[in-house]
Amino acid sequence: IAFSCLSSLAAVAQPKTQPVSQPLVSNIYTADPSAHVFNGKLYIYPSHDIESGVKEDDNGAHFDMRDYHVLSMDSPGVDSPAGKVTDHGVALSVKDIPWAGRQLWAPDAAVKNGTYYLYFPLKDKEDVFRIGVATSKHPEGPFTPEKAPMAGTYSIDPCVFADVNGEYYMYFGGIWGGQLQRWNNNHYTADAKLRTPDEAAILPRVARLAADMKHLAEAPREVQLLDETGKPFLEKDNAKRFFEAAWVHRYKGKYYFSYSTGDTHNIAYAIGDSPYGPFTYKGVVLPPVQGWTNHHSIVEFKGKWYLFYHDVQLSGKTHLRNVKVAKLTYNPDGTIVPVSAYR
Ligand code: FUB
Repeated sequence: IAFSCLSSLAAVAQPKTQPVSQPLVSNIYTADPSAHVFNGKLYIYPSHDIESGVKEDDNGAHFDMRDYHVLSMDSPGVDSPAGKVTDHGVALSVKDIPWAGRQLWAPDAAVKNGTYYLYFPLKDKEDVFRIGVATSKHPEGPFTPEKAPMAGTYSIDPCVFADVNGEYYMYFGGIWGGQLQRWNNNHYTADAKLRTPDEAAILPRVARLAADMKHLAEAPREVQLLDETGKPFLEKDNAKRFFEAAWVHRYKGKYYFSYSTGDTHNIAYAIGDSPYGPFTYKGVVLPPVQGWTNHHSIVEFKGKWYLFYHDVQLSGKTHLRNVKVAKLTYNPDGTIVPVSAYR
């Protein structure tokens, strides 16, 4: 009996808790890494987490970030030798943004004609999330913000995707603290409720950018996300429906829309034939990591693909995160091999 007890104990799967990769930097807390290759180098545009003392609530008030730092590296550090990571210091501070209320959340960046654009979500003075833009002649900044948020933008987590034809598209949105549930047909209702389980899931938004990269060229539209049978998700499909953290990349002529499922903590992805979608659900890229949030980017560097993500290895606290990188591979049919963040 004793023997069989022991052997059945041994057979119980132990939780995987040993990280397969280490934080890219440990001098500051960083999260939501948007990675890009500019001038042959990897630049990472993360949130800069701090302990500001603001009390935790369901809207994420404790994610009270006040500036951005840009990181860069000559190689991703998952190969040997590990790449050195440079923290370029403060690239943009909330005190320099004229329309600022509070909370600088997950940013993204793009380059066009030698100018670098930093896109960032921030609550305005009415406590409504908008998306701002700031420019620099250098990928690492410092960035100079526009005087007002981008007209027609709302909610959080901008992702700017540069298509092969020279057009740029901005994806954005996040539910709960990200306020996307307050926006219907691009109109705002302050006291709008989250949807009930049998209602259609709230969808992320996309708009093409104008030639000046500082305006939307069109009204934001919903990004259609479909399940494997071609049906839109319901709110109760929360292991697969969109929550926040949109990212778009292109692989072998297809568009990959990846995102966080939020309260179920997956990074999931869907594939489509156009930057506007529709995108059909294909699976999970990254299962839940330590900490409540899961937020990532996917980038090709020197012919190999990488997943940037975060967890809370350094602090153990959900609002004090650290960015990491892992290799990403595809199956021959173009589906993504899920990344294991722990062993
Ligand atoms: O960093 C603040 C918020 O947490 C981001 O905007 C979300 O995507 C989540 O990672």
